[in-house]
Amino acid sequence: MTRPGVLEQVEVPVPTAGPGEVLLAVGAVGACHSDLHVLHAPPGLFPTPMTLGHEIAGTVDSVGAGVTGWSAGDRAAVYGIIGCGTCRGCLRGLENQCRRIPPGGIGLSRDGGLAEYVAVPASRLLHVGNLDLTQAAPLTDAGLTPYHAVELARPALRPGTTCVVIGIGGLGHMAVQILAATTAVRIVAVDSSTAALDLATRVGAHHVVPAGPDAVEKIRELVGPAPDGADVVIDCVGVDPTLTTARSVVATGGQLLLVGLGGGTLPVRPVADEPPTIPLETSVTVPFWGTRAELQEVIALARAGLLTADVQTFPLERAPEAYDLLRRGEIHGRAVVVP
Ligand code: FEH
Ligand code: ZN
Ligand code: ZN
Repeated sequence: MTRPGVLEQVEVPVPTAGPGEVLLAVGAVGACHSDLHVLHAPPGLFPTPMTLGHEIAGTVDSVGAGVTGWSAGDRAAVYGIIGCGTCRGCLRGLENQCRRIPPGGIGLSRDGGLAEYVAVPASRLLHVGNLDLTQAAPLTDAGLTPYHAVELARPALRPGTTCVVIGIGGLGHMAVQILAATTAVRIVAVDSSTAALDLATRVGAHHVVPAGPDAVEKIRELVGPAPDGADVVIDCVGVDPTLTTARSVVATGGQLLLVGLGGGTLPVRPVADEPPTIPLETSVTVPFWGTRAELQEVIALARAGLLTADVQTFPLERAPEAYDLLRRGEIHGRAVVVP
């Protein structure tokens, strides 16, 4: 991001690892929708020029002064958030609740991974063993974000309950796998694309429903009529139509997790002269990314063969094309840039 709104490839010096830092040769970096939010954010919110890319895995090239536990050749995933370390969120170990504005992070407040090399604090690294780096990179965001959402909803995800996942894209297809691997819930996947619904079935969804005017009816055939319904709904898109579907199928006492940052509106009118827009006792959560501890668990799932990203790779020079396809909704699974 050479200046607000401008994404272009430029030559920059290879960074050096400062004290407490590690220089990674980037193996893979995911192209995330949020990079588009960062790119088009109000000028001044994020520093420019800045290399984007906050979903990174690579091989240690060299380490800075004071770094222990890492050596050249080690393979690592990067926890992208850099919390301030002193606010109430950070003090509780919840760096995804850091009060710092803008959020501190790799590819957010300092150069990220859309490059051959990136320097990161050693504290951001987690070992990935012999995991393919194009698999390890998506774990750090497309895997971690839905994993954190499932963790927040876990008390409600009891055996035999139903979880609806809306939007089987980069995060949604990982959400389905995480639910299949760590719960005994019935998984219903919703998407407008047949290819995405086929992917959902391949990775563990029990039922698939095409998004559209009769999606609510189709889902209700599975979860029963109001005021019963789905116990948990994870919306990985977050636009008005998907939020409408989500609130129209969630059960009384159910849980809505708004993971997608699509800019949609969720009207909350539980009771009034008008029909309610959301059932009573519904919990609504807006999860953000996840914690380092959770990333460790996501990596363990992947190394156990229980979490595999459906990856479409691009060389660095075609990164702008990957973001254009992402913007047009033409990426199924996760786009990953391999410098
Ligand atoms: C990253 C940076 C800024 C906003 C949102 C995000 C999400 O992609 C993190 O999962
Ligand atoms: Zn992201
Ligand atoms: Zn903080």
